[in-house]
Amino acid sequence: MKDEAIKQLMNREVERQNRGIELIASENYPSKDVREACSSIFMAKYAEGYPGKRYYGGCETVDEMETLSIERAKALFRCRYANVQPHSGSQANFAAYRAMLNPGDKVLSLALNDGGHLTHGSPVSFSSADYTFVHYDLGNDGRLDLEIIKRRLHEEKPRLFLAGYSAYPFAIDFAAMRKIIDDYNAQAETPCLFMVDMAHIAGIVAAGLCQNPCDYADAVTSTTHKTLRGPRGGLILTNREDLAKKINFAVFPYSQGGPLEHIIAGKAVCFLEDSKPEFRAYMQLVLDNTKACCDELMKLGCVCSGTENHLFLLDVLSSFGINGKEAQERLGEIDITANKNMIHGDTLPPQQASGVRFGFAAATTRGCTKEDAKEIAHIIYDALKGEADKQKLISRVQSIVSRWKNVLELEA
Ligand code: DSN
Repeated sequence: MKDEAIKQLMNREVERQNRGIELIASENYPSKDVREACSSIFMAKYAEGYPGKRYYGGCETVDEMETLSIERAKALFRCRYANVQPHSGSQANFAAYRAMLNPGDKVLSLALNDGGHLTHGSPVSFSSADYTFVHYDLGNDGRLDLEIIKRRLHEEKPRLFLAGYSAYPFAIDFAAMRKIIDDYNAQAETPCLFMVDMAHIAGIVAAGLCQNPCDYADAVTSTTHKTLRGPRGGLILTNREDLAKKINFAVFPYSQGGPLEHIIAGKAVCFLEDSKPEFRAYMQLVLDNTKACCDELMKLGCVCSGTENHLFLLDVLSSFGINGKEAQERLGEIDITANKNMIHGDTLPPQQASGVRFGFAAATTRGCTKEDAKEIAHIIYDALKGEADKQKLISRVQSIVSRWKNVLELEA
């Protein structure tokens, strides 16, 4: 690399990531093979269109590769159709909405502040400008409440019901949601479609450790870089031929131009990696580590959400009398990276928030054990209590990461 400025920044980022404990629930470290595919010569190829129907010559190899990526995605999620071209989860959601809705149509979703996503109808996102979003609440216990969903469905009569979340720590009963929608549709004038944004839990789905939303939803969107541990990108799945055609059109030519074929190659590598027993074992350990850290914090007297997946929320306002922003900064000072997050019924604005979201997908990829996860809980507790010596806390973090693999040395 001759570009000294960029080289230095790259090295600094590698050093930061090796030094720290990454607990942002949406991050992960892809394998060397995924990274190699993503930096391959496929990045130099224009291939607007789809395999066999491109707008450029020289697409023979790219066609074969993208077809392989599609086939692997379909096999991994046991689904009939896959579009691997979305550049991101937001692009995937944009296209899935376009395929299923007309502008202005009503969508019933969980709000961002309750654990949804920007593209699930936040006022600052295209989603709320293009469609009419209304929301369902969580129950008093912070869990999805099927009775509330049923009631809101009948009240609002939406064209689309949206499940799948960015900060929801519990299992989701997609089968029960499908039944509620089917019962509603049996007597509704306009049927309601069912979409799941599984970006956060896609790896858990791939590992077969939770219900597969593809078995129940009309369309499923995802990112490929969170628990799925692939390259940064998006994915759309469906079992419906009519929707598959509309989804393909909505991705290209409607909302995207040339696909990122190098990233599609990285996705193909990740889909194969994720179909192996080793990935299932990894994902089980992610769940175990997340629970171990959450349980330990609760044993120490903290107010936590509990967890049934790869993340949990710590109510730092109730537990330590500080807001999420301050907690995020204190943890950052000792090389633990996490993000402030609204908690159910939050009284603080999003810039402050009362909680912090923690996830163990990235740390587990590097080698985090259950014992490490418990020790991390104690470090978090000591850091947020504000009484421990900062240098000692940094040494405790260093002692853990010294046992882990470096971020550029990860095999599948
Ligand atoms: N920004 C992602 C997250 O952190 O959950 C969602 O896209």
